[in-house]
Amino acid sequence: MIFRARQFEFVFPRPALVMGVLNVTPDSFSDGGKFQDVNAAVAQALELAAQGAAILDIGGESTRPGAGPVTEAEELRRVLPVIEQLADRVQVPLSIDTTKPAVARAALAAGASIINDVAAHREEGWMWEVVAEFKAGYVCMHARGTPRTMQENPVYLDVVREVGEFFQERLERLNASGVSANRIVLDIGVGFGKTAEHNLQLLANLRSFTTMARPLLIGVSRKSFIGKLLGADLNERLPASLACACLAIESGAQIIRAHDVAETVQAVRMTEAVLARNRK
Ligand code: 7PM
Repeated sequence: MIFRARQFEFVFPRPALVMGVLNVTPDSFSDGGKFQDVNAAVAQALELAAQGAAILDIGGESTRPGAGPVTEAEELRRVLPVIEQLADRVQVPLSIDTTKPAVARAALAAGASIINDVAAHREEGWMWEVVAEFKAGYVCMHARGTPRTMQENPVYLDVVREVGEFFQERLERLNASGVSANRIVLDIGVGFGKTAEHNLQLLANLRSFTTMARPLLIGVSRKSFIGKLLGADLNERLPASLACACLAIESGAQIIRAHDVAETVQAVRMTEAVLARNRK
């Protein structure tokens, strides 16, 4: 299975990719405000790459529950300087975490290679035309509602089945928009319009999505469902985040989105080493 993103190509099976998170926003979920300064953000990105991040995910708009929208101009002001400086300083692909096609286009022109699109209910095809035009990688993530509304009582008949149906429908639309399948990564969207129970059901049944023959990306790092389940504060969620990452690898996920890159790389590599000796 191949994942292509502009000049980058990843052939699976291979060691899982850890996607390091760089939020350049004042109110981001777990590290808001620390990296608003461009130099600080670039330094953090270089550190994440040094820790083993195979992709750097740069986000200029917080998508934590309840977050308000950010204007296109403000989002561009935050992310472009960081992408421009990083593009020729790191050898790993840069991902732009955005829902705005204009931000995605500018980020790709500045050197990003992957669009991490957290807006699942996209009607117009412009974002996908940008992806096709730049031959960018595209993370197709399931979500219900918007960051402002998504956690207000999300209800599913069968969350696993419905997310699977979403992926099928999106793969068809992406194909119709000229985005070739080998540029697409699928993501269940942990925390995006799901209760803690929904998140657990999706994580427990991740293997059912591997039939779509596309790399699966999982983002559980420090998320609030861990806090809800275990009473863990924001900076006490690393063990549970790592547990979910290792289980996701065992279930067939290929990309793990994480804030704590060094710890996640170590946990994922150990998981892979053990699984490689499985005799089934
Ligand atoms: C709720 C709390 C929602 C925290 C989102 C967050 C993902 C992402 C984020 C993910 C992909 C945060 C995250 N999560 N992109 N962006 N998958 N593809 O860490 O799970 O703030 S934002």
